[in-house]
Amino acid sequence: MITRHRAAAAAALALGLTGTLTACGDDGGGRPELSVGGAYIPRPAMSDMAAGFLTVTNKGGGEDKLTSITTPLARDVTLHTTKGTQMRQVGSLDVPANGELKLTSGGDHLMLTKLVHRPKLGEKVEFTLHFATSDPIKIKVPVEPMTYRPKD
Ligand SMILES: [Cu+2]
Repeated sequence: MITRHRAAAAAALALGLTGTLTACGDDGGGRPELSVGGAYIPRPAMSDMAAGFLTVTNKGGGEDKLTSITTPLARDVTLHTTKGTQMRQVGSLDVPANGELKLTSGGDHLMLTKLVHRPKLGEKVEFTLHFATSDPIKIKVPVEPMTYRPKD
């Protein structure tokens, strides 16, 4: 029984190690260099839920992952991907090396729930973005009209 137990533990350890290596982006030894832009919150119709959009740009040669967002506006923020009309909650979103993670209306997005209040137009909401590798980034996110669409 001991051998069996050890084998299982070793397997679990191997899985854990694989995950760690992937998260570190072992592809050339580059480090992520992140900046955040184009963030906005469309003013929600009600005070129970809001969406958030932004772009994380990575000028570095190492990948990263957006793992969570915290904000005083909402007690809960989740990351969602969209496939067709289906929305799915995910644990993290990839920020590719020398690339970007774009959260857009109709695409991947943030869902803010348990809002503290219904955000007003022109209000700036503080977001702190947390990443697998990079230090957290704090930004101020403007509240825009519900129909707002950013220019490309
Ligand atoms: Cu969603």
